[in-house]
Amino acid sequence: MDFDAGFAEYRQAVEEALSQQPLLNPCPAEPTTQVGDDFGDEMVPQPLRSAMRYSLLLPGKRVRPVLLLAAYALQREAWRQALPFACGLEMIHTYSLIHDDLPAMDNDDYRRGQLTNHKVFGENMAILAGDGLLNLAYETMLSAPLTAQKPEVALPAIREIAERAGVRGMIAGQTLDVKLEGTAPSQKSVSYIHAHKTADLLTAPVTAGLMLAGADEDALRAGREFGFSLGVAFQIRDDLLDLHSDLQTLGKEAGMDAQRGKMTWPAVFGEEQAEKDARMYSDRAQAALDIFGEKAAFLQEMAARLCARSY
Ligand code: GRG
Repeated sequence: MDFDAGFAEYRQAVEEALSQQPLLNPCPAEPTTQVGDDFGDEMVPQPLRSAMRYSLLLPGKRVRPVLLLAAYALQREAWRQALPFACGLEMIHTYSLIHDDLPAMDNDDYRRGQLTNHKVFGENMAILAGDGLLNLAYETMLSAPLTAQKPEVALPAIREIAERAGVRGMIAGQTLDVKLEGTAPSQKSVSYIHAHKTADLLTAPVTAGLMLAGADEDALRAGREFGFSLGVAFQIRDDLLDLHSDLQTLGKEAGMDAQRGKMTWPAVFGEEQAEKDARMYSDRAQAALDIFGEKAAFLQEMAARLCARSY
């Protein structure tokens, strides 16, 4: 199977699973903030359900869930067993986007080509939708059939995701990203921000996917190196796209990093060096998977495309 067909198959499986998530259904076609009188104790209140579902089902690239499924498939064929974990990661990622877009953070109006969550549902619901998705992510992973069947592999995988999404991982990176706005460019700071804000949440799917499939320490080491290098290259490309792309292509407003005085790779190293470094980290990511032989071709191609992407 070629790369595009493989990616489409993983992505479609993720989107179907997300859209069928029982707690977010049924939902009116149009976003609404009305609280109906039809809610029972077991139902998620309609405004919350609508706000969570809105951002989750907007057309994201689904990079993280596809990484998890493809990493699992490096070791085992039955990748659909890992779908609840792939969905959990996409829920965590979506919560982080909703919160990142809030007025108190980056104050963005557009995300994934549509109005941001707080622009549609209000700030209070956007905060709750993010909180809801974060908790639903863990509920989904802990309730997965694979967790009941093989807790000895599933619980460490869930813990890996919690750590990398958490206060020493993505949230730590986001803290420095916010706190260092407007400060002098620094190699140490930008490396820390990219490693945690972005690379941790791109490493988690790879290492968790491998763990779920019962991978050994050599495979996990390769997965960590792949995820870290891919994550840094991915964020450098994101920084470069912010300099030169536009709302229509990116689905979010461009040029905002400079306006906010963000610590970006081009701001620290210059654009030419940033281009070189994106390629260098992408090559390093691909090389890390050589130990898997031909099976690694899909993830290697995915890294190459993500690091050279135009959106
Ligand atoms: C609020 C705790 C908290 C964290 C926010 C995700 C994030 C951390 C900030 C968003 C801004 C940003 C540049 C993050 C770096 C990672 C990144 C490039 C996210 C966008 O991911 P894509 O391109 O988005 O995979 P889609 O929409 O395709 O899923």
